[in-house]
Amino acid sequence: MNVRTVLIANRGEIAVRVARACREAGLATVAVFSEADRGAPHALAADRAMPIGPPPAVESYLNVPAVIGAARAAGADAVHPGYGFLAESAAFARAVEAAGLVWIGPPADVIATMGDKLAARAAVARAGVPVVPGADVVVQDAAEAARRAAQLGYPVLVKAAAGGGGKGMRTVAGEPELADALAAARREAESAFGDGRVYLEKVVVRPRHVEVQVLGDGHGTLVHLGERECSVQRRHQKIVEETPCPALTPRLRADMTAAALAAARTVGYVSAGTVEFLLDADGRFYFLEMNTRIQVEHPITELVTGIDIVAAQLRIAAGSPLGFGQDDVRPRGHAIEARLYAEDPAAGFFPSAGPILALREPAGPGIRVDSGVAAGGTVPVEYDPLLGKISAWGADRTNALDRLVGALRETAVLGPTTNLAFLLDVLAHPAFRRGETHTGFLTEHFPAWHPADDGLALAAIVAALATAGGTVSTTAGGRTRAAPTPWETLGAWRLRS
Ligand code: MV4
Repeated sequence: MNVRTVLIANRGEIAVRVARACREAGLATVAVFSEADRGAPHALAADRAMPIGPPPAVESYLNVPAVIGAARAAGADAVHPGYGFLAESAAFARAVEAAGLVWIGPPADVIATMGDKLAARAAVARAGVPVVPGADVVVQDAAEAARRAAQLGYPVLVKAAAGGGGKGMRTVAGEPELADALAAARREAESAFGDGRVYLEKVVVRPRHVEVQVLGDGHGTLVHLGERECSVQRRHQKIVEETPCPALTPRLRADMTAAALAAARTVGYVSAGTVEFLLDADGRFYFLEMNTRIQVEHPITELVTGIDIVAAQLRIAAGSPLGFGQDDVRPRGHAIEARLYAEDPAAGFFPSAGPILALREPAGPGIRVDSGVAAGGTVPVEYDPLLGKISAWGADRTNALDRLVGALRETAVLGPTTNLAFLLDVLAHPAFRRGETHTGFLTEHFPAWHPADDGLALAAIVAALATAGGTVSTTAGGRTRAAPTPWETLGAWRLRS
């Protein structure tokens, strides 16, 4: 299939990332933008940009006819979905192909199989991949659920068959809670996915989240690019990821990557994908789900392998062979990513939308920045408030960590509240420095985080700046702080009365 022009059906940093890969491959690019994203960096990163509707995502980035209409109108011949929005919609993949366009992703049927947890568990279990013990049937009533839960042994998890990302999921400690948890999970799954089917799994206690990156082409080549440790999450949102996983022995890595390849091969996986596992304290791992898209955290894998995963997606979609095999994948060193969000970690991670008055991005040896915002722009309230990702490569974990901390100290955002100081505190935590992460890490170590510096005074200054045209004085200097404020890091941006 001849691909010349790619429509990027996304926004923010991933749309910028995909546009760069296209440009490098000699492909023309078409961005789409909602009314909230006029002039946004992702729209400027493409050769041309098409409006697709009002700010709410359902009317723009999730609007299949609008996105396909833009592709047609711009003469695009392929669609890259990025992550989120329509990336894991089998219906969208089918609509793209029905419009005569190349889908830059896995086959629609594979997306559908992996999107149904019961179907995914059945498929990978048949291929010999360990899955969490569970009752792999749709729960019909509370009495049946009680019988099955008793067989599994409490605690159990009620999970949505259509789920992912923790929606429609409930932990049940014992039978008295079961009926209510079932009803709640069903209700949540029905409203989130239009599919209320739920089933039961045994709870894996304090697991790590470890995932394996795979790449398959349409010619029978399937490779893995190693694993990523993504345990540092809050409300099912990752904030720090690293590779390699500090907890894996060579033996465990060999077993887990083999399992990932078996899972991908059994469904005929093509394109980039990620097989997620839970790893328990005893070194046992279980298939959790497969993400049939490029992932937010793909840069750390690119840093250690030197392989451009998005470029590979483009080649594979065009029908080319991957061009390398497993023996050519030789990871080197260590990489860690921190996600910079416009949100307030001291207020339940509440999103902080609004204008970005000033922005300083880090640079230096081993530093990679994937950002989707610019000074003078705004963070719309309608979308995920990810500003960008800062990743560091180092010869070893300590070197990567030191570089990442240095890069975050160089970073400054004036305008929205960000999680920058929180990220620095996470990276400085002794348990993190020892590599002792698990999915309860933030709940355990940061139950009620507050910035070490005077956040309220800073907020007042930022608010004043936004309304007073930049003539604000501050007496913020003098004290030592655990985390840098923009006044300390912005240098020439410092304001005087
Ligand atoms: C689990 C689990 C423990 N045991 N399943 C959370 C999101 C969804 N993708 C699956 N999730 C979990 N499933 C069993 N049987 C713990 C989690 C979980 C989790 C998983 C990965 C990363 C972060 C997490 C945070 C809380 C719970």
